[in-house]
Amino acid sequence: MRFLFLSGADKAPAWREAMLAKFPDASFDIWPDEVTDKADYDYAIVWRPPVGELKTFPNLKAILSLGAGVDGILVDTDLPTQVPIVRLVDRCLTEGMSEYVLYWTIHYHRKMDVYANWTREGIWKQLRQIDTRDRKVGFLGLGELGSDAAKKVAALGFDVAGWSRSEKHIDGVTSYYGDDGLTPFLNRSEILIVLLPLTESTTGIINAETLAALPEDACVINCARGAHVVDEDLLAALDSGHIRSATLDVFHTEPLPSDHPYWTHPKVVVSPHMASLTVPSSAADWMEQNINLIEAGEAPLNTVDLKRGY
Ligand code: NDP
Ligand code: OXD
Repeated sequence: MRFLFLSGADKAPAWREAMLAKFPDASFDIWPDEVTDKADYDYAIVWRPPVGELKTFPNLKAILSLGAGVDGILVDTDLPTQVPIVRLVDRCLTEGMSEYVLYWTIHYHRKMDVYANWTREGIWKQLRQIDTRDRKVGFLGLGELGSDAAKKVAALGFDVAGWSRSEKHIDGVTSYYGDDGLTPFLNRSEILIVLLPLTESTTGIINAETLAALPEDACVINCARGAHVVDEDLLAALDSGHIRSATLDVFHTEPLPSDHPYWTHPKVVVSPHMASLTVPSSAADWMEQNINLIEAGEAPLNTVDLKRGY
């Protein structure tokens, strides 16, 4: 078995070790330097591969994404047809995302953003504490990541809802779905968490109109993709005071350019696309499970639906 690794070379050693621990007889070649005969490769392990490259490998059995989001693969409109694309679903990735969401949800619920500013100004003042059961938290996206985080936030007593394409039945989480569900969902979301895939229909979903539909003083946590947000609209909503604060992990351009207004905005926290990072030793279990299915002639799990775009 032959693996092709198409991602940042810095990530390659950990992945090589993790994959060869699962498949000791396989070879693991890093693109482009170690690639020999392109017809020899069975599985491509990828993160944002160069457009047009994957189709030059004629015998791939699957494209295994190193990320949960596959927008960086689907930008390639010339992908090899009939080769399944497998999204990453992994315990560590899911738990890491839920930790990030819990951290910032509690931060905004307890108004730590306000207290942090007051620390710098030497202000000693207590704000009214809101009953956790009255705090309305909303998840845009209730998939692998959103549903785990929503359940964990709900377990702390928050009033949690989520919005997805299809209706969900998750204990403690009110389900809104479809186009009609979006505005009522936004109207009640005091802390909004974005965990949608980036597709044609979700690009720019955080815009002047949807931000205006959030309650006054709402906070936004975007841990999905930067292009979900119309930056000028978010900055305007923060400046007007309608939105209290935002934590942003993902951006239109990454790394975030040094002159971007987010870096210095007093109501914005920037994190460097680290809401949840893939841990190769754990994620290799998922790769192994899917490769074993394919080698046994069965369909892999969590393949991308090209029509839906996720
Ligand atoms: P899933 O595919 O499991 O879940 C996607 C969710 O979004 C589903 O609930 C889906 O609805 C919903 N959705 C998709 N399109 C629409 C739409 N048009 N209208 C309403 N709901 C929609 O993805 P994951 O939870 O695994 O990951 C979510 C995203 O998180 C990834 O795509 C990636 O961009 C981002 N991510 C960011 C990381 C970071 O470190 N910042 C790390 C990992 C992922 P339905 O259930 O009905 O299909
Ligand atoms: C992912 C990511 O999609 O890291 O997994 O953003």
